[in-house]
Amino acid sequence: MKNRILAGAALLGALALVATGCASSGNGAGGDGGDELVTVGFAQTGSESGWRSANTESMKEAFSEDNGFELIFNAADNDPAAQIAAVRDFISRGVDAIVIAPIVEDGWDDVLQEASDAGIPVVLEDRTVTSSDDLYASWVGLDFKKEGVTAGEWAAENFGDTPTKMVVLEGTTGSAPANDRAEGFDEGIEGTAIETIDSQTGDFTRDGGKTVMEGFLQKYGVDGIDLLYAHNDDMALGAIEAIEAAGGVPGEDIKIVSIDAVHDGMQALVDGKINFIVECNPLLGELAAGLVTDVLDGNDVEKENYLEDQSFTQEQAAEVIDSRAY
Ligand code: GYE
Repeated sequence: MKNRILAGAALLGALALVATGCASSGNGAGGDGGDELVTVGFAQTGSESGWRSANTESMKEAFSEDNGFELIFNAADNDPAAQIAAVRDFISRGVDAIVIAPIVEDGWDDVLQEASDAGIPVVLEDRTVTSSDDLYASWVGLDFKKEGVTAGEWAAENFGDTPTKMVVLEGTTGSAPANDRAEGFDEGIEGTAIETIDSQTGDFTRDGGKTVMEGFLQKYGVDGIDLLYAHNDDMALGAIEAIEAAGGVPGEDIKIVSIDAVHDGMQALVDGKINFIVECNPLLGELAAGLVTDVLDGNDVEKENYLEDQSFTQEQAAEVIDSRAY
């Protein structure tokens, strides 16, 4: 089997496996105090969004000294060249393993080959790369295309036959979630009367979403836009500020669908300012740490490990918002 889907009981099982894997670890990642710490270099994208903060926290918790790791953390501020330089630095320091959340999909062949030549295993978390999967040990994350399809299907159900003018706030250009969420959404709205009148990157940030939305509003006016698809909640939250500043009512004059389901996004959904959110779970730390431990122990691991996502209407968000972990 090339991949597995981690959901519900399966996910609990996987976490249990992670725990057992740690306890019996022969490489020191067991937290039993006596062994040396396993050194892991983690190349994070940056700190662009609420999703990213939750992901970083989850990774730092899982790769803690208590769990037998020494984590060398780097956040590249969304700069692909800086991220590759960070990975090269991990290689020259001779870390035991490298974890990467790749900012963009392309451009990884050389540095992944260098890690492989140095005998340092690489685990990818969150975003994917276009390099051959021989160049890394494993990946854990979410199905971004499916998230886009789910968002698109919601739009199709709610606007399908009505001529609808849509603007899109894209994630970071060249990133796996921006590429896949665009492709999935287009698939979801195929055959409908929804027309994309403009689409630009807001770089997954609140400021980016606000600035690009201000431009859209200047060009088309509140009345010229019916629907906004934002590739993440933070850009939707920035756009909400822009719509309100232009005298519009977000969630009514302009309907909004976004992806992530981080706390502030869910609050805006409950408040009626966003209309639908597709979840993207950022809590990947334990699974990534389990994969690193397994790989270093020489255990077989799946190449692709998917977590399941849910989605929320305004009513569903109101029911769950207080019990969410991020
Ligand atoms: O949706 C966005 C973040 O790669 C899935 O990156 C992640 C995306 C997430 O900045 O908020």
